[in-house]
Amino acid sequence: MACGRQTVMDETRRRRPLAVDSKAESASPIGSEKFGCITERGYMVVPSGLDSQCLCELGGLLDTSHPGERNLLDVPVIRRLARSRAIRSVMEPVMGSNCFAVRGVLFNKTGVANWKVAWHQDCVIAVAEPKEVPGWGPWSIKAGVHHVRPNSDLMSNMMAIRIHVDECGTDNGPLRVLPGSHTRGFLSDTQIQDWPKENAIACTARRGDAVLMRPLLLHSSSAAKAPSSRRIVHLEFAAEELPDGVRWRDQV
Ligand SMILES: O=C(O)CCC(=O)C(=O)O
Repeated sequence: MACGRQTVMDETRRRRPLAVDSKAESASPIGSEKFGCITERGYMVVPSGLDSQCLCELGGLLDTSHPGERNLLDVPVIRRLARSRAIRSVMEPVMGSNCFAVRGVLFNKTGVANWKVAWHQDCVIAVAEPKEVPGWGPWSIKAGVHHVRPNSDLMSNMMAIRIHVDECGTDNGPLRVLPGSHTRGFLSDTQIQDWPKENAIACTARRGDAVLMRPLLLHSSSAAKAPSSRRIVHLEFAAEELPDGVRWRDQV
């Protein structure tokens, strides 16, 4: 997962109230047909349910020139976003009403930070402190937070929602995904390299759309051909406690 410096907003902007709850639409965009699609294909582009005012407010908090930030759930407005009716009404039909956000990252591509990402799966979770769990590892520290690769069942049950604060067209380095590649657990480097790429889908999105994605879905993105701000608030959700006394770093 590519990411940049640590500070995207000053403290005043971080604490500014966001109209996200009062303005959210309540109807879920996920019907049973779409749910089936997520199960089979591992991703889906849906309206986030955030209206223009919420998007403007959210956009006002996120620096357009900043390439990224980890630990986004430390930011109060992002925590409120994760709990908002709009986001819950997308996540609950897929993850169940007990689901919670466990990690947040801002991804952006700009003229000065126009990065690309090779095909990969998201294989790690952020935890409060390291503890030995049979079969888990390796451990790492990213932006001061302990991360670990758990068992693949745990990763398979998780779901990310990528909220597009800006429009993202084909020239703006959209996420590319390989439908169905989330169903085989952790893939080796050779399996990733050999996976046929001709059916790759570019997840272009309008401002306010959300891409739902299983973390184990193979994904990549190229550098933007015509870079302009492409801010995405990426939130990962889980619905289970961790074993052997390990605790999620965030549970929002
Ligand atoms: O936003 C992107 O283009 C790539 C994101 C990514 O690599 C990730 O979610 O792991």
